[in-house]
Amino acid sequence: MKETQGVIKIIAFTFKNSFMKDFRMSAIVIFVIFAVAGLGSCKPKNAATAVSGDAAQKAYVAPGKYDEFYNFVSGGFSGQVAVYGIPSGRLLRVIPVFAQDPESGYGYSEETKPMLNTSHGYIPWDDQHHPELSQTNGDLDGKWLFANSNNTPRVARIDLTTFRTAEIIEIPNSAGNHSSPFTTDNGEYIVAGTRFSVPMDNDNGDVPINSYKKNFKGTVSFISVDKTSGSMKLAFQVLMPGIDFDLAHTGKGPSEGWFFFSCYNTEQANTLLEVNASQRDKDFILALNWKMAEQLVKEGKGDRQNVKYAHNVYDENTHTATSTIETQSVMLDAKQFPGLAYFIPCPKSPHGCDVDPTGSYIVGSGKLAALIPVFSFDKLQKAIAAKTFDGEYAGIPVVKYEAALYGEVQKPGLGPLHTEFDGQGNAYTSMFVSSEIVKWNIKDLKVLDRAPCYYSIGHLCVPGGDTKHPDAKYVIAYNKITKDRYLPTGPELAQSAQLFDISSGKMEMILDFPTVGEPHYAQAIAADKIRNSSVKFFKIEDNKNPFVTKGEGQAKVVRKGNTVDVYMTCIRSHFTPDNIEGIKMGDEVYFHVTNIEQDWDIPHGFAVKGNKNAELLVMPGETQTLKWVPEKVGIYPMYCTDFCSALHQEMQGYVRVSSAGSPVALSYSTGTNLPPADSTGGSK
Ligand code: RUQ
Ligand code: CUA
Repeated sequence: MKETQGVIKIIAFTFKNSFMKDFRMSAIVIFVIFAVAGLGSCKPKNAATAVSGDAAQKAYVAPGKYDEFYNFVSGGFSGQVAVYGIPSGRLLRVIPVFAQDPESGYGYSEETKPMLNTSHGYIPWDDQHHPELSQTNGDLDGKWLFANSNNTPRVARIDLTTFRTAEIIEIPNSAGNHSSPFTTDNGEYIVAGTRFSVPMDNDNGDVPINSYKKNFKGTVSFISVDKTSGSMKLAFQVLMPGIDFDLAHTGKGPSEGWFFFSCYNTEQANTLLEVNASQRDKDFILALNWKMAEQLVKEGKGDRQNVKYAHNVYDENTHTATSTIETQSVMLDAKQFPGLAYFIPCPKSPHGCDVDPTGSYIVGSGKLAALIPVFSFDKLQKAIAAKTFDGEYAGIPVVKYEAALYGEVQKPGLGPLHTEFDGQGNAYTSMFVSSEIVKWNIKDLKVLDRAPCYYSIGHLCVPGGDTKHPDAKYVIAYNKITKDRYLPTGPELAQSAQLFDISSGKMEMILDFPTVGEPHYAQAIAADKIRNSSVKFFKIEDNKNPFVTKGEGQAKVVRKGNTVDVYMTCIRSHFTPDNIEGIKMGDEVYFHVTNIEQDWDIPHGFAVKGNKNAELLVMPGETQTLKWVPEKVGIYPMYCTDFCSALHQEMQGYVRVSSAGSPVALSYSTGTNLPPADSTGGSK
């Protein structure tokens, strides 16, 4: 009885909090959940909330020692990706992707501003949910990390030699790019499924919202990735009925060439979805034959459309981003090509859609379901061949549930969301409502172990957990609610992850670590696959930035009308030039700062009083540009923001700004006190 009360308390607590999150549920569903909880079937055993000292030893990485894994964790509404060491949980880096970052100047410097350009103009923020490591032959290759943005649909590619965002492509005909950026198992494509259905870009969008069923459509897009350069291109889009695409995973092995997407709102509701999109007993998993789609496009099929989307590329030769508005897309209408797409019924608003390492099983996680359906790719193919259909939905065949079903995990817990795998025949599913990770066996579908999470787990991650060969030493939980786990910090508490050792076959919690932003999906990779290819500095002789200054002797200040370009160098511990006079009111000044150091871990920063962007943080060998428009006559100090040497505090200088008509000539110097004091005098 006490146990049951405990469960109800957790559920009530979770439910209350879930109202603030995106998992709202109807009263009926809650009733069902309470009924299930009443059976006492899901009470996590061994629910001690603190970890013993012995377990903590396993997360201990001694000072001076490296972590075994890099863990790339979504930053949610921070728009960034954070990188932690596992098992220590130490924060190694925050990579700015879809958000301006004052720490690095990303999105503020002239060179990086184009990265955040879109067809809607400059957008300095987004909601980043799912990082995805690149794969070759179904395994992590350590080259790139892809990241989706959820609000203004975009996919980014991060270069793992620099841990910087190298490319961002916008997705046309999409809204809420949630079902993204999952890779095909050999890295040919990254997918992007629309969360919101909307009128297509070239249709008249000025329609009543309640004409949803008639005018709103969904799409799933395929972005090709060049194997060598990583360069992304919108290869094709598939037009789908107006439903919501949630998550996705690639087929592999026997299911290679297929992609699976979870879908909800098959009710096609456009208001109060928490009730109206929970009406049908089953929504769908979309099985899409992307090899066939690729072939169709090669044959010239599909509708060539004129659309508008931004494609932004950061070039490490010039250390500069360019943004191009692209105009071409190819749209294949799924219902016109038999064999391209099938729907598999999946209980109650599926969220996660995960494929096991063998590629034989597809796991759907119905957020509101009290079981986990596991589909068999083999059975799916047989059902398709025998046309064992349950009619069609908007022109797309619906395979009979039982015909594709391998089996169901019974009473796994409440609110299944996401599943990762250990490569030893087991699956780990996160349970949002009952706040636990549940381990189960894929063959016999029996629950093997459960571990409580604090609290309300969303995603989880096993290193390589969605590849052919997971590195199953740990599972990491990313929680939605933190409550009492850390020292209080006002109304907002730290976001939180929890690390479990799974090497013994049992899940053992060994660490809590706070995260930056709200963590959604995360992936982890053995550190050895990345760390040796890390760039240590950029070669100054290879710097092709048009405003580079390769040595102090080349430093200069050049006026062209009202534009003043300052070609400046920095090295421990001074700028050249560090005295500049002759700037006038009405001038636009561009400080092009080149860091001429050729050594690892020696960035210099740059800021000037009154600058309205952020500092520059310039890596060795790199050039970055700060735009500055002074608002008043006077003397403006500038300085290095990054403590670079014993004389870092001396790394400073002055800019003199005179009135618009002033006779003060342009001059600049370091160490020579130019111009001579008597030649200019005061400015009055
Ligand atoms: S989603 S839990 Cu993008 Cu599962 Cu966050
Ligand atoms: Cu350069 Cu501090």
